[in-house]
Formats: sequence, C-alpha cells, structure tokens
Amino acid sequence: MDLESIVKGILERDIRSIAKAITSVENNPSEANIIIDRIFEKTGNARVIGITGSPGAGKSTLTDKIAKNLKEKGFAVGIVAIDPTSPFSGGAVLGDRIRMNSLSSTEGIFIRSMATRGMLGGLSGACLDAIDIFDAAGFDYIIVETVGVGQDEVDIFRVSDLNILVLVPGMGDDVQALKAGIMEIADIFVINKSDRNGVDRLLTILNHFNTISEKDIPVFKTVATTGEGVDNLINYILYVLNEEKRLNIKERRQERLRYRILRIINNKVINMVKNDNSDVLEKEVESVLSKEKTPYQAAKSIMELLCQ
Ligand SMILES: Nc1nc2c(ncn2[C@@H]2O[C@H](COP(=O)(O)OP(=O)(O)O)[C@@H](O)[C@H]2O)c(=O)[nH]1
Ligand SMILES: [Mg+2]
Repeated sequence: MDLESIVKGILERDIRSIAKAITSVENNPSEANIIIDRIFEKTGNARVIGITGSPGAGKSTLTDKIAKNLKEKGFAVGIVAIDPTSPFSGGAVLGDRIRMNSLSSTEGIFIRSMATRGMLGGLSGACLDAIDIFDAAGFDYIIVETVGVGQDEVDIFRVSDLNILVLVPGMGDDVQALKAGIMEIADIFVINKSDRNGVDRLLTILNHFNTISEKDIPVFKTVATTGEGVDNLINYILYVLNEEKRLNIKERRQERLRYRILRIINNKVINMVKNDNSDVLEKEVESVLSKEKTPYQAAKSIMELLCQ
C-alpha cells in the first residue's frame, strides 16, 4: 500500500489504512512526516481523553466500557493503548490486546496498541501522530490509555483535552507513589473497583488532596467489570468536554503543539547527527575519550557543524 492510498484511506476512515498509517508513524519518521503533512488540515475536531493509573487498576476495562457507551451514543471512538511493560520486540501486552480486540472489529471503535520501547521517533511523537490520524479519519473521541509511569506518558497525559486518573481502593500508599504531578493534572478521579473494601479511605485521601491543593476535582466511583457508575462518569465527561473554557482546551492544545514541535526538533537533530556521513559523532566521542573535549563541548561542536 503506497502512502498516497494510505492518506486517502485515512480520510475515508478505512481501518486498514489507519492501521498501516500508525505502523508507519511508529517505525518511520519520514513517512510520518509525509502522512501528517497531508492530513493535518483535517484534524482538530476530535476530543482527546487521557486515562491513566497503575497497572491493573482497570483502565482497559473502563476504556472498553466508555468506548462502547460512546459508540451507542453514535460516536466513533479511537483508542491508543500504551503499555511500557511490553517487551522490546514491540507490540503491547497480549492481555490487553485480547481483551480489547473485541473492539477492534466493532465498527465505530478502533483500538491500537503501542509499545513504549524501541520506537524510533519516541513514544509521544508516534502517539501524537496516531491521535492526528484518528482525528483526520473523523473519530469523535480518542482515548489514550497509559500507565503514567514514564515521563513520556506523563507528557501525553498532560496534553490531553481531559485527563482521567483511575485509582483503586486499598492503594492509599500507592497514591503517594504515583508519578509526581500526575494527581495535579487530573481533571477527574475515578475510584474503580469500588466493589472492594477501602473506598471510603481512598475518598478521604482524595478529598484531602482537593483541600490542600485548593482544587475541586470530581470523584466518580465505578465497577468497570459490571459497568456500574460508568454512565454517570460518561455524562460528566461529555458535559465537561463541552465546557471549553473550564478545561482551558485552547491552552491545552497550544501546549500540545509546543511540546510536539519541540519533540520533532529533538528527533530531527538526533537523526541528523546519526545520519551524518562524516562520522562527526564518532570523532567527537574520540575527542571526549582523549579528554581533548568535555561532552558539553563535543555536543556544542556538533551543533555548530550541523547548523552552519
Ligand atoms: N473487582 C473488580 N475487578 C475489576 C474492575 N475493573 C477491572 N477489574 C479487573 O482487574 C483486572 C485488571 O484490569 P485491566 O482493565 O486490565 O487493568 P489495567 O491494567 O489498568 O488496564 C482485570 O482482571 C479486570 O477484570 C472492577 O471494577 N472490580
Ligand atoms: Mg490496560
């Protein structure tokens, strides 16, 4: 399939083209560049929902329920599931794949797994490209599921239009262990597995967090496996996503672009150095090894050479 037909297919929401395009942005930065340049004009309509939380919190189960519910309401939903526990060989964890595969064939819902390691352009770059692909294909909602442990993932969470943090009872101490800052950027707290003991204790912790940080982040209780509480959550999600000002959606999108452009520059510079035929990197490595230069001086020399 050539890039031209992939681009055409994306705009017609052809599942095979979308899948191929995402594979391209994962593996081939120059193809990513061509695809995004061609489709970007059609982006900007989808809403991006980030769902994060510890492994096993029920994110995939909840995502599955939310996606099905949105589909019943007539919306098309794209899901990007990012899992860092995946092996180097790429491809996300099998469990998620199998469980969420029921969705991949359902019309109106498309799920794509991405691994966090071994990706050429970096996870967040490929993820942001994947979001554009879904967006240009006319998906109304794009859900990005991340574990929220790596900086890359926190960055993705940070640039969504709406951020949902999934917590579970009995993880009082784990709340403190969450990546610093992730509580601060949540728009919604979900206490999933609320069929278990310890809901009140977690509620107290979250209320305390709201008090000390002078915030009023709403808390929803769900049982993702049965769907209990999911309707309430979705109603709120739909309501708040319409309140552009309240979520500062414009500022969030500016932030997303700022971050993304910097990522692209970052990757381009690194690729320029790696692809440079004059072995500039090797030469500088030698000069640092022999103490002729420091690593900082070597980097400066390379930058000067490349930016001539
Ligand atoms: N008891 C209970 N189990 C749940 C609930 N939500 C998810 N689970 C189970 O928790 C396990 C992990 O769920 P999963 O969605 O894969 O979590 P993820 O790692 O956060 O994506 C699975 O066995 C689910 O069936 C819930 O609300 N209550
Ligand atoms: Mg999962």
